[in-house]
Amino acid sequence: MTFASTAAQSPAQSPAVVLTIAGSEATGGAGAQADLKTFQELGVFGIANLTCIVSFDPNDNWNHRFVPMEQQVIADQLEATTAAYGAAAGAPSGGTEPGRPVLDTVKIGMMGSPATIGTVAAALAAGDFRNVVLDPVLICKGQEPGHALDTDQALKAEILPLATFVTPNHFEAESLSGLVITDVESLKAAAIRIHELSGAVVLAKGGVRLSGPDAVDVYYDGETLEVLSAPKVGEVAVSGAGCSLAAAVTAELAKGAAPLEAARTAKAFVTAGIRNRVASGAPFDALWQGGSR
Ligand code: PXL
Repeated sequence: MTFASTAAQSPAQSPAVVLTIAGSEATGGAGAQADLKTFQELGVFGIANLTCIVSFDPNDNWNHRFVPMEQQVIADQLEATTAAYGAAAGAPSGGTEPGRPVLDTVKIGMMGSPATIGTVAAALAAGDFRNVVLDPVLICKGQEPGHALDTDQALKAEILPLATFVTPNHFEAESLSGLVITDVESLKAAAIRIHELSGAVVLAKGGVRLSGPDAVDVYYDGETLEVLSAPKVGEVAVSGAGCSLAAAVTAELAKGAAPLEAARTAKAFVTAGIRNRVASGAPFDALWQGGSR
C-alpha cells in the first residue's frame, strides 16, 4: 500500500511532535489518554506508545488490574515511532525533508515493571531527545507504597539519569530524595536533592498532601527555586492531575518554552482542569483537559 503525501502541511503549519511512553488507564482519567488529551489541547501532535493496560476493578474497591505489554510489542512501538519521527530517523522518504517535524521531546509515564524500564531506557539512550520529561509513577492511587520496590529501584537507576525534567508527587519526592516532606520548606529541600541526584529540572508537587489553603509545587532547575501556588480545589486528589501536569510541561517544552515557563503554564492548565473536573461512578473525579477553554 502507498500513501500519497501531496497533502503534507507546509513547515509553518507543522505542529511539534511529542511522544508519551505510558500505560492505558481504561476509564480515560489518567495515563496515556490524559497525556494525549493534554497534547491536543496544547496544540502539539501527540503519539502514545503503550507499556501496560490498567483497568480499575469496581468489584474490588477500584484497585488496579495491571496487564503489561509484551516487551517486543513495546520495542515495536518505539521502533515505529522513532523511524517515523525520530531525530535520527532514517525514514526512507522523510528523513531529510525540510520542515519535517522532528520528535525530540518525550514523556515517560507508568512503566510498571523492571523489564519495561529496560526496554524504554534502551530506546531513550539510542534516541536523540532534547527533552525527556519523567513522571516517576512509583505507585498509583489505591496501591500500597513499596508494593513494587524492584520497579522503583530500576526507575531510579535506569530512567532518572536520562531525564531532563522530573515531576514527582509528594510520595515520589520522598522516595527519590530520601527526605520526609511535611511542608513547603521540606518540599524545597527534596526538590534540590532530586536535582542534585539527577541533574534534571524538578517540579515537585505538594498537591493536596500538604496542609494549607493552597496547592503548592516547587520548581528547581539548579539556579532558580520557585514556589508555584494556586488555591486548592477541594482536598481530594483528582485522577489524571499528575499525568496532565507532566504532559503539559512536555507540550510546552516541545513548543520551545523555557522550563520555568513550561512549569507555570502546566500549573495553570491543571488548576483549570481540576476546577472543571468530571465526576463518575468511581470514587474519584477526573481532570478535564478542556477546563481552560
Ligand atoms: O496517575 C498515575 C497513573 C499513570 N498511568 C496509569 C495509571 C495511573 C493511575 O491510575 O493507571 C496507566
